[in-house]
Amino acid sequence: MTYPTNADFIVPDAIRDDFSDAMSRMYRTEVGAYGDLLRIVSEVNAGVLASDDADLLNLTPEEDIDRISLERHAAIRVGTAQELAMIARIFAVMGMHPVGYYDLSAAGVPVHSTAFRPKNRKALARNPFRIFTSLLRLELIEDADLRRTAAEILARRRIFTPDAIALTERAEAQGGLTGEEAVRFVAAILETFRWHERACVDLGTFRALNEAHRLIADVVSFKGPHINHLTPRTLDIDAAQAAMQAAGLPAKAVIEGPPRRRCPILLRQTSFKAMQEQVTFPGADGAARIGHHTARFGEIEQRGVALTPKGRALYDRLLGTVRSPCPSGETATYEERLATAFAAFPDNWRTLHAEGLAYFKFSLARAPDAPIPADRFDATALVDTGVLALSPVIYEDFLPVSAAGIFQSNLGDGPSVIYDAGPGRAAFEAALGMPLADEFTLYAGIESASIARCRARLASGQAAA
Ligand code: OOG
Ligand code: NI
Repeated sequence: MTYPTNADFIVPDAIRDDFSDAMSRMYRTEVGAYGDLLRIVSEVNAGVLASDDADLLNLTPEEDIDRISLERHAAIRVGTAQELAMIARIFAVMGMHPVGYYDLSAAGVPVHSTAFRPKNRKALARNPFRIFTSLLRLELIEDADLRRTAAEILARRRIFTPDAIALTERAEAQGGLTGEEAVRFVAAILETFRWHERACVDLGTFRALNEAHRLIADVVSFKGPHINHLTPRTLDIDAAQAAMQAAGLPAKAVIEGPPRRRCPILLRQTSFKAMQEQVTFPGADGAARIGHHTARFGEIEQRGVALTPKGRALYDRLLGTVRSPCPSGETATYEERLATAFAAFPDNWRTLHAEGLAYFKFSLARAPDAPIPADRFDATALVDTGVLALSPVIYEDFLPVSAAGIFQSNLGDGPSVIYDAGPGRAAFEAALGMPLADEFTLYAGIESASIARCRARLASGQAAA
C-alpha cells in the first residue's frame, strides 16, 4: 500500500481543535446546563476584556487572548491499564501528552491521574485543550469478591470502536492522518466519551459498587468513560460564580484554590453540582430496572500564572494553614482566612518574577538606544527600563487539593474513606506505558526560550532605535 506523504497530513493541533469542539457540542446536547455555563463565561470574559482589568492581566495578544473563548478541559476516568495505554496513544495523535502525576487516594478518592495536554507554546496557543484522566485503583477495594467482580466486568468491556483503534494505528504507522482520516478519527473517538443511559451491570452490582465507593460504581458500571465534566476558562471566576447562582445553577459553595488577587496565580475552580440521571440496569431475568446515578457536572476555572517550585511550595504552605482545622472561637469565613493567609504572597508581576516565584514570557516592548551585548543582558533590569515586557506563562495543569474538592462535591455524601495506597507514580507510568512529563520543566523551557529570543535580538542590534 502507498502511504500519504507528510504534506498530506493534518497537524495534530488542528485535530485537537476539532476534537475539543466536537466534545463541547456533544456535551452541550447531553447536559443542558453546560450550555448556560458557556454563555455565562463568554459574557463575563467579554466584559473583562473590554474593561481596564484586562491590562492588568498582561495577557499576550494573539496568544492568550485568542485562545480564551475556545479554551476548556474535560475529565474522564478509566478502569484498566490497557484502557489507559490506548487512550494515551489516541491522545498522542492530537498532540496531547501526559504531564504531571496526581495521587488522589490520600484525599479518599481511589484513583491516580495525569493530564493529557499540548506541551509547547505554539501548540498551547493554538488550543490548550486538556483531559484530566484518572485510573481506578481496583486494589483499593477492600472486599475481595467485589474486587474480582469489578475486574471481570472491566476486562470484558471494549471502550474503543474498531475504527478508533484502526485509525490510531494508521496514524502511528504513517506518521499522521489525512484530512479525511482526521474527520473519521474525531467521530470515532467521540464515541468513547459519550454518555450511556444503559448500564452494563445489574442494579444489585451497581449498588454494591456504590457502597464500596461512588467513584468505583461510576467507572465500572458503564460501557465507557463518559466525560464527567467540561470546563471553560473565565477571566473573572467570582463574577461567573455570581452569574451562575443568579441563573439558578446549583453552584458549589466555595471556590477551590487561591483567593481573588490582582495578579492571578495557578488555578481557581468552582462547579455546579452533578445532576441526578436516570439509568437503565439490565436484570438477570431479562427485565430491566430503573435506577439513578449522579456523575456529570459543569465546572469553570480561572487560570493564572504558573508558579516555580519555590512559588508552589509557598502556595502549598499558605493553603495548608487555611485548610487545617479552624482554631475554636474563630469566626472568619473560609474566604476571609484564605485572603489573610495569602497576604504573604506577592501580588504584582514584577515581584513575582524578581523573587523567582512564577514563570514569565518576555518580549521586546521598546527599542533600546544601542545594541545590548549578550553578556550584559539582565532581564529584570530591562523590564525596569521598559525595554522588555513580562506576561505570565499561564498555568496549564491541575491542583490535587482542588481536584479532590471537585471530586468530592460531585460524589454526594457517600461513606468517607481513608486509603493508604502508598506512592503510585511508577505503577501509573507502567500502566501508561511511558513516562510522565514534568510540568515545571515545560514552564521553565517556555520562559528561557523567550529570554533567549530577546537576548539574541538585543545583541544583534536589530531592535535598537
Ligand atoms: C476529575 C476531577 C479533577 C479538576 O478540574 O481538578 C478535575 C474528575 O472528577 O474525574 O477535573
Ligand atoms: Ni475539572
